[in-house]
Parts: sequence; structure tokens; C-alpha cells
Amino acid sequence: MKRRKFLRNTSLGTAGIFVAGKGLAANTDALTPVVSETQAAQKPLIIATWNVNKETEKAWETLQNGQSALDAVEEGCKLAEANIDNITVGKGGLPDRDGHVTLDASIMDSKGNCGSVVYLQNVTHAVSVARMVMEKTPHVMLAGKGAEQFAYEMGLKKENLLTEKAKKAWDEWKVKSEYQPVINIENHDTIGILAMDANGDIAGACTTSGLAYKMNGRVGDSPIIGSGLFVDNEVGAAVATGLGEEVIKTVGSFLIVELMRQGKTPQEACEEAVKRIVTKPDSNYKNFQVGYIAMNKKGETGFYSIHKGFWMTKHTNGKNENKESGYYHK
Ligand code: SD4
Repeated sequence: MKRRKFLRNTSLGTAGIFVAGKGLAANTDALTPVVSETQAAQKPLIIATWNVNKETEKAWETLQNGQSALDAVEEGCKLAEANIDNITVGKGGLPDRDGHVTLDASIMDSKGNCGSVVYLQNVTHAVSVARMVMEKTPHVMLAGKGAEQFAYEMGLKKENLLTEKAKKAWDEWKVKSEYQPVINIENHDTIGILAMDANGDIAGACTTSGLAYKMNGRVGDSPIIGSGLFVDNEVGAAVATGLGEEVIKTVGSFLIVELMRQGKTPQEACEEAVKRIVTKPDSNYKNFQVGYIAMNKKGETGFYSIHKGFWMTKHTNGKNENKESGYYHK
């Protein structure tokens, strides 16, 4: 297994550590970096940010059970949220600088419906709450206490999301209290999943605890429709990971889908979206990571990042492939 570390500064002006490249693939042949990913479609198809084989398998199984692409992406994300060893998603996520674990998540279906939650506390399955916002309210987005109250009304239970492990990490962080977000860690960063069912209908979801030791109240890209996630069933879908502030500034996922609409392949569209970030006059891109994955209606896929170390899991025919993305900063 390869493991690479990137010590970078964040765009917020302080040091950040990017740890990535710990491939979970059983087959090391799958660990070859690729720049282009345009081979033809196979349906159904699941892709996800990072090496998250169990999550894509869960999504695949869900489709095989005859459930929808929407069910598939929700189930895949739920698995990551419930995994307390994953310190960037759901229960076990690292807290903000004041010790609150706050979750952001969003979901979109093939009809263009969407839902999201921001700054959700005490409820593990943020992605399910996002789906309930979509399906059971007249709104798209619920935040903070309102989102939490809604989750309880929907029958979700209150839980302490701050695990011993995360609390210990926070206690250690408090000694210096320097803002040092661990953005990409052990291939378990923000999880974004896109699924296409056998009919070619697409859904997507993403879920995160956001940046570790962020300011209280900070919201990232993941719950912002068009930034962290976008699905257009006529065209395709995209999802982001990395420093959310930079994704928000370029409305990255919507941009990718619109570029695909104009004829770009998913690969070209992901590369263009990364370029929009790095070519800004004052871009500090050497010091942060952003990665995108995308699929189009034909089932072609693409993925690209600023720095080496971003991975995509692709699941077709009941089989996972872990692929390392091409990247901008050589
Ligand atoms: C955020 N994009 O909150 C998420 C977190 C993430 O790498 O993906 N970190 O900014």
C-alpha cells in the first residue's frame, strides 16, 4: 500500500496536513494514476470520492435489491456516517474548535429535487435528514437547531457524535489551538457518491463533518447544491471534496455539469473546474486540495484534483476499482 503525505498551508493562512493515497484496493494494479477516464458506460454504475469500497458495495447492493439510485447513494453515505473510525464524516467526525461536531450533507434525485442540512448536531445520519428535507418539507435546506429538531420529529435519535478518539484529538489540538485542518485523511474525507441505475437515472449525495477545528458556525460546500453536489438527469452529475471554500467560490459541481452539457467529457469538465480554481489571480492552490468526480448520461466518468493523492472508487458489474486521479500541480 502506498501512502503519501502532503504538508500544505490552507488558504486560510495556516498549516494543513493532507494525508492521502492509502489505497484500499486489494489489487495493486488498480493503483496506477490515470489522467483520462472516458471508457464507455456500463450500467448500473456507482462512483464515489476516495477509496470507499464498502460504501460503493452497499450502494450497489441497494440497486441490486431493486431500490432506486437515490436509495443507493443514501445507503452508501449512511455506512460512512455510522463508521466511528472515519473522522471526517458523521459520528466520530472531528469537532469544530469549540468541540461541536457539526455535519453538512446534501442529496439530489433524478428529477432535480434536492435537500440539504447544514450545521446539524447530535444526529448521525445527516444524509437521511437531507433526504427528508427534500421529500417531506417544502424547503431545500435546513440548518442547525431547526434541522436537528426536524430530524427528531422524523424519528431519528439523538446521539453524542463526539467519540473518545475525536475528543482526544481535539484536546491535543487545543494545546496550541492553531487552525490546522486535516483535509484529506486516509482516503476517508467527505464522501460523495453518484449512482446511475439500470435505466440510466442518476442520483447523488454527499456528507461530511467539514473541516476539523473550523470556526463555530462554518459551513462548507457539501450542503450547497451546485457547489458540493449537482445532478441533472439529462446531462450527468458531479460531486466535490477538499477545501469547501474554494469549491463554493467556483460553484464547482454545477460548473462541471454545465460543461458536460456543452459537450465536454466528464474528465475534461473536472479538469476545467479545477483550472477555474487554480487560475484565479490570487489562488493559493499550492496549499490546498480540491478533487472532483463526475459521470455523464452515457455512464462515462471523470475525476481530477489539484494535488496528487485523490482517489475515486468506481463500482460496476459488482466490482470495485480504486483509481488515483490525474492532478494539476506537478
Ligand atoms: C468541506 N468539502 O466542508 C468539505 C470537506 C472536505 O476535504 O471535503 N474536506 O469543506
